[in-house]
Amino acid sequence: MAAPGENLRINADRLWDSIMEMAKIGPGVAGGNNRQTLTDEDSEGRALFKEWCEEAGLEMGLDQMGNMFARREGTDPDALPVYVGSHLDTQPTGGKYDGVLGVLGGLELIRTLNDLGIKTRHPIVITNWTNEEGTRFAPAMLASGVFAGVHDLEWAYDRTDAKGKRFGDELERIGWKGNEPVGQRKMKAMFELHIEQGPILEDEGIDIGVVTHGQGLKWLQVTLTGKESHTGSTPMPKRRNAGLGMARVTELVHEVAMDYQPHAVGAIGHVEVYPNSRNIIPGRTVFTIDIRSPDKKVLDTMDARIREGISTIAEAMDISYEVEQVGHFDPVTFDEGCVKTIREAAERLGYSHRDIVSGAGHDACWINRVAPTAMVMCPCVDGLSHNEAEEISKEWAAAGANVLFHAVVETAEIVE
Ligand code: HGY
Ligand code: MN
Ligand code: MN
Repeated sequence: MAAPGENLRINADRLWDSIMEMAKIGPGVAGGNNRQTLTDEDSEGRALFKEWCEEAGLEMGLDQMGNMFARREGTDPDALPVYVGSHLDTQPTGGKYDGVLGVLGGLELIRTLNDLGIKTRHPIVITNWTNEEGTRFAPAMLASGVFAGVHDLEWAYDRTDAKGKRFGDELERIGWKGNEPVGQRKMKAMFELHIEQGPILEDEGIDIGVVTHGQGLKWLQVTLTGKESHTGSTPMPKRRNAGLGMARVTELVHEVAMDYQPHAVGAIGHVEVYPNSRNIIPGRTVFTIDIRSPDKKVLDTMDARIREGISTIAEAMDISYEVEQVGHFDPVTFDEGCVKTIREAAERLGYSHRDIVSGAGHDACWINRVAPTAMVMCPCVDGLSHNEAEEISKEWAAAGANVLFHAVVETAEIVE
């Protein structure tokens, strides 16, 4: 396939302006975003994306999980489309770029092709995957997981948020539930642009991350049940303190992850304490353990050690426990051909680049099961993400979008 000329570049200002426009929807309290999946803000962001896609002459498809597919025709309508995309939903205290850069980077490459009147043989489809974050409805990458055949549609519809609202009902309520069956679309390839969400690229002064692998992840939801009682009058030896149990499990998760440095990670981000009263010993705690490693054996060993540790802690404290796995994917190896296309695009465009393993999970990790897939990363300031202070430079955004543009257009084959 002929590679595009190195002077073919996207319009960095237009991309940046679109990102800032999208950031106005579902603003956070500290300059970032709170546009959680299936909220009214998510719906507003979807509507803006749809409007922009229609302005760019794209035809919008919508499947039963609310995944959006904006299609630019190729000269050969039977040729398998090249997909490009990410997600528009954010964390509750999220940044402006996590996910959004990948969706709007896809839109920008289409806008540039339109400006230049460039045709491709294969159609190109921009995708917004529903509920990548998994923060309101676990697990993460829910809709791309249904698309890849990892999760069943009805199981996904039955996922509930902290207020007991069902995913399927909320998708219906916001009016973004399509009729298209999920997962029937065939792809020539899928590319995702994403901020690194870690410090490596910035620390090394490198423009582009060529993502060769994604680390594996497990989310274990733990419920500890002790006994509510008075914090003042219950003698210490008689307490069955589920809050203390959670603290010990938190320490255990950290220690186990530290045993497998430098790559393994572990933390507890979601915590519910009942009844959460200042003068009642917690009778029940519900919390989610997030452990990750690029090495499947290490991930499974951490899982086993943590489960064993929970049982030891609970027995010693006379509290009962339940552990439910609510999220999981094994380490991912992206498609060598797509990875090479990205690496060569960075080279051709004169960007510094390095191979990198993704610390975060992405929709590309699931789509890699059903189509040749790879990712491009750009640096982010202090490697910070899942924080409203998440920041990137316009230059970094443009570099990532240019590499994405070249990789997608080369794969979609320019028609002279
Ligand atoms: O959890 C993750 O890695 C992703 O940000 N959803
Ligand atoms: Mn993301
Ligand atoms: Mn995220």
